[in-house]
This record gives sequence, C-alpha cells and structure tokens, in this order.
Amino acid sequence: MPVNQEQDKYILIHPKGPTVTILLYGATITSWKVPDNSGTLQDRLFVSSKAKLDGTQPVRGGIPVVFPCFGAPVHPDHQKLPQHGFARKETWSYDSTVMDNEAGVSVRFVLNPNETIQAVFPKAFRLFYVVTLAEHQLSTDIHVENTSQNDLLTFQALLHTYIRAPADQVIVAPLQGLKFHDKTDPTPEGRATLQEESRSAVDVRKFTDSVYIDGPGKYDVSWPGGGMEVKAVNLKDVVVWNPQEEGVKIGDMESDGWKRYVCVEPGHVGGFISLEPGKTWIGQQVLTVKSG
Ligand code: TA6
Repeated sequence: MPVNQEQDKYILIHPKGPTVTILLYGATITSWKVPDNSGTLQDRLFVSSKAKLDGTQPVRGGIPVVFPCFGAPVHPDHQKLPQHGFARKETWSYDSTVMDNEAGVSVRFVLNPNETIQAVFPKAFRLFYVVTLAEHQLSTDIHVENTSQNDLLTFQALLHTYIRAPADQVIVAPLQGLKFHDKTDPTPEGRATLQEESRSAVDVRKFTDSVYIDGPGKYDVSWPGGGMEVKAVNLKDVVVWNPQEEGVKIGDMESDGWKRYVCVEPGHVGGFISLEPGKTWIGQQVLTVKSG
C-alpha cells in the first residue's frame, strides 16, 4: 500500500520509488526521498540528528508548519502563543487519502482546536494540510478555515522548509530588487527597516535571516551538482535562513548542521491575513527536484 501508517507517522510511497514521511506531531514532514541520478534514494530535506521526533519539541528540520504567527507573536490575538505558533507543536490527525494512483499519493491531515490551543488562541478555526507526493515533486497545501459565525480570523502562515544543500555553495534566486527585513540586525530598528536586495544570487555563506516581502512565487535553489525549485502559491513572502556558526547556540542542531541546509520558507508573514467568517484560505508550496 502506498500509504503506510506507523504509530505516530504516515509514510507515502510513490510507485516510482520516492517516499515522504509525515509525523502526526505538527504534521511535520521529516523525510522526502527521491532517487538521484544513480537511482539511489536521497533525502532532499535536512533533519538534525539531534532533532526530537517524540513530540516533546518542534522538529529541527524537515518542513515545520508555522501558524498562526511567524516568529515572536506581535498581533494582539497571538500574545499567548509561542514562537512560530502552535501548529508545529500539536498532534494532527489523519483525515483522508485524497489520491492514490500511478501519478502519485496525496493524504490530508486535520487539526481541530483542542483545549490546549483554545487556552492560548480562543478562536473558531480548522486546519487541513494536504501532502502530495509525485515522482519528482512534493507539494504541501495548508488550508485555514474560519469556522466562526461572526469573528475575523487573523493569522500568518509559513512552511519552514529545510532544503538539504551545501550551505557554503548554495544560491537562491531571483530575489534581486525585493524589499526585505534583515533579522540578523542587532537592533529592533534595524530589523524593522525594509532594505532592498541588491544581489542577483543570494548566498548564505554568512549568518542569514532575511524576510523578503512580495516575492515572485518561484525560487531556484541551486548548488554545484544539485538544485531544487520552490514554488509558492498564495504565499506572497519568502524567508531565507541559515544560522552558520550561530547554529552552535541551537540546542537540537547537530554539530555543523548549518553547513548542510538552507531554509527557503514560503509564507504570508509580512502583515496578517484577516479571514472572514465561513471562508477558507489556502497556501501552497511545491518543491521540485531539479537535478542531482
Ligand atoms: O525562519 C527563520 C527563523 O525565524 C529564524 O529567526 C530562526 O529563529 C528559525 O526561524 C528557527 O526558529 P525555531 O523556533 O525553529 O528555532
């Protein structure tokens, strides 16, 4: 069966060999394996060997789901929330198998508000997360439903993708000309300032934490011998992050782990979405292996 359930995770298997593993904890994708040019299955995502996979803390790697706030909460509705919100820290449920054929496998997960969530985010909502595995592609769609009769639902959303890549050789484009916040700036004023990206090819050879606003929605992440396309639908912004040596301060980061990934994170994080009662918002990421 191309959809295998183990206790706390689902493993999707494509008829041509690729696989994807999704933990019910956080609906976190912890592995996406695609054959390389020699036909050997290679994991295209980075997960730190020190990552907790037992639900005790968000996974350091893979594709964490960030909702309803990105970074430290700033909106009044989010004041009781942890960094990056609760979606990546809650246990989701399997909802349904959406597709299961030669073209690929697609499974939907659901997160309904529980008491823990309601205590910090007393809002009426439901989240669905659809993971679709094709031969060379992995797509992840987050659906946010405002199930309230009267209240707006205000949120941010982002897919915090850790792409396995040689950090000292990878480049991300096209970002030139975009406005961005540099979160490595030591001052709040500096971090709040919108700068303009002057580079045609962005590297992460130094500590990088850039929040680009209103991106083109398609990003080429490339390195010698490899590459990945990141496509974003209805996720207008994109974050590029690599801590470099700052990574030594991250408790669940494997030794030198920062050398082995770049985070390219499509999201809606510049400002907030205010969803009308009864409406649904969908944001999608599509990852395509380009080579290697
Ligand atoms: O997306 C980049 C970022 O916001 C960085 O500032 C860094 O904090 C990273 O997320 C990881 O955050 P985490 O809460 O998973 O340690």
